[in-house]
Parts: sequence; C-alpha cells; structure tokens
Amino acid sequence: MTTPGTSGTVEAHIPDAGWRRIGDLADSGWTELSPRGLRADAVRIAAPAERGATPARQRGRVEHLVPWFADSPAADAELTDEIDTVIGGETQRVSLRLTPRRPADIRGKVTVRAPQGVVVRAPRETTLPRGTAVTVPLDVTVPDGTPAGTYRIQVTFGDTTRTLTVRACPRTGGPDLAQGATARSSGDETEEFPASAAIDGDPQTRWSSPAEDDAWWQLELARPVRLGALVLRWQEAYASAYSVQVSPDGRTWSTAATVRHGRGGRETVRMDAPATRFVRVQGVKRATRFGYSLWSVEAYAVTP
Ligand SMILES: [Ca+2]
Repeated sequence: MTTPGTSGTVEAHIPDAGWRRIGDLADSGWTELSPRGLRADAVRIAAPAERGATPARQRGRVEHLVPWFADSPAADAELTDEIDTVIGGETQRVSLRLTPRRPADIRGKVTVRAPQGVVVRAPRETTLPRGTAVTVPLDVTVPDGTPAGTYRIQVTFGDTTRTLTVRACPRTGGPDLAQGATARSSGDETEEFPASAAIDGDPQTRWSSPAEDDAWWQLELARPVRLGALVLRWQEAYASAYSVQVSPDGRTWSTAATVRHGRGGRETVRMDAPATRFVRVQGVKRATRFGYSLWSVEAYAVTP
C-alpha cells in the first residue's frame, strides 16, 4: 500500500541472480504482485529518480508491504492443548483457531484422528476468507465405557497438524470430603490466614502462604477414598502452575494431576487417585508476587 500516485518498481532479489523486476506500483495506491515461482530472499521498491529532490521529498510513500509466503503452511493453527472430560459426561467444546497465510480465500477440511473412546465432531468444511482468522468449534465427548486415561487427538487443516490431549476422567459426586478433614500447610503467611480457613465453609476466610513458589496446602481425609476431583477457589494470589499430590499415609506421595496453566478463580482439577488419605496442593509457580491464597478447597470421590 502506498499513498496514491506513488510510482516505482517492485523488485525481488534472487540469490545468485540479483534483482529482478516483478511489477510496477499501481497509481491507485494498492498493488498486488505475484512473483510466481521465484525464490527470493529480499524485496525492494525502486523509485524513479526525481531531479532536484532530496530523498525525503521524493513523491509518494510506501505505507505497508505485506509479504505472502508460498512455501509456508496455508494457515496457522492454534488449538487448546489439553482438556479434562468426564467419562459419560457432557460434550466439551474446544476451539481451533485458523489464520490464513495466502492472498486468497482458503477452503479446506478439518480432519480429526481420535483414538477409540473419544468422539470429536468437526464441521464438514471450513472457509478462511482472505486475511480473516476463523475459529472452528470441535466438540469432544468421552462416552461411557471409555477407560480413564490420557488420549491424544490429531487435528489437521491443510498441511498443519495440532494435538489435543484429552484426559478422560471418572465421574465424581457425593459429599464434599474436605468437610471434616484436617488441613495443614507448609506455612501460613500470618495467624489470620491458617490452612483450616480453606475448609471452614466460610467464603470470607482464606489460607495464605508465605511468598514461596514451593509452598503447599494439604488435606488429611477421615478415611481413604478414590479421589476424583478437587475444586479450588483461589483468591487473586493464585498459582499459575501447581500439582496435586496424593498419599495413602502422608509419607509416600504420587502426582495425581498437574496444572501447567492455572488461571485462578474457581478451578476443578480432575484425577483418579485410589486409596487417597492425604491430598496436597503443591505450588510450582506463583502468579503474583504474593504467596498462594485459597478461599476454599472441596474434594470429591469417584462415583461407583
Ligand atoms: Ca474459607
């Protein structure tokens, strides 16, 4: 794009061959040129010499130069990394965002390769209007009978493939097991913010840790359960990364869930952790300069 009336020649640099003219600027200010098949490593606009004018006073101006690359994928694709889906539960929608990289509309098909046990529905055909990103909805369902576990789904558009990880989690229910449990922590910020404040049923009280990334909060349940989910309600000072550790005895621990991109607020973390008596929210990375802070934690068992 140039200011209307700008004149000049567009040239491409071909390695070992030098500059080659691929066309002239259009008077209108909008020029689109295709150097079909040329493999160039630079583009330039050569303005005609104007007698007596300094470069700054040359007639016209180039506003934007948009290169289109023919040897890159036709579209960029961004896909949700990972979702938790309850077995036999509701369908979940994830988004595939496609950004076209061609100077034309792109029509294509989103193809999905899903292992047995995971059903993914995608639109039959997708059109990306030139220069316009499109969000394609993908509906993911894990039917009853699918074993709990991690499934990888490959989603392809044109020559671009992305992977969605679906964690199939067992259904949970029953009472909140955190009620009647004992809370502990690696440390409390002050006496005003004890570990027990996260299970006291009072939405106004909270646990708060010292400002340490590896701080933790722990629950000792009344008896061992097959733990299926924790529901965390974070204060503004949340963890951007953390894990849920479980233990039958408070001595040997294993990782039941890993949260790499915590978003704070109300978060449900799903797992399938049999014989769990102790459960720990183990901090990895603080989202703020403050310690971690939780208004409440609820714990639910897998339903038979
Ligand atoms: Ca509370």
